[in-house]
Amino acid sequence: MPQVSVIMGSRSDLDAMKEACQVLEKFGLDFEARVMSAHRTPEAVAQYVEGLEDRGVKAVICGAGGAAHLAGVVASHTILPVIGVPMKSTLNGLDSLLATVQMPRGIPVATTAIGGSGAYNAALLAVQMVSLSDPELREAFRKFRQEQTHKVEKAAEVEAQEWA
Ligand code: RP5
Repeated sequence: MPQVSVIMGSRSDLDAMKEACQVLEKFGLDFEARVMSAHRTPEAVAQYVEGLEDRGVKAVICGAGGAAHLAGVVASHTILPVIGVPMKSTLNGLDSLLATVQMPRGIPVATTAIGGSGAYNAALLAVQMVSLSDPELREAFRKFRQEQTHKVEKAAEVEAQEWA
């Protein structure tokens, strides 16, 4: 049973969105990834998203570019938390960012940075959400953060030695 759903507006989003899938895999979360579009397959989006809560999904990640309505439309069909990832586009992702982040009052979308880094962070946020009711996952996330800090500290040490 998936804990997280990853939806992208086009196959062309996969290069960036696979960063989200890799993070979810690393933390051992069950997830499913789907390509469906707010504009090209609106009915499929509604039908799929309306079934997610009953299937045990806890968070939804949506990547889309251009006039990126996917995350907002998904959020309108569920009360699950939705994380939007703006994809790079002909306008360098600024259009996607504004379309995703500027949700009108009442239907929130938690929006991350543009592209692969945003997809990576979206998955981390999803892990944090799921970990609220999963102490083991919470500890794994805590360890990840400590290791990340340690890596940066180590890199800083190397730089200092190089200046000597
Ligand atoms: C959006 O349009 C997709 O999310 C994608 O980022 C963008 C371009 O899609 P394709 O024309 O490459 O299918 O709906």
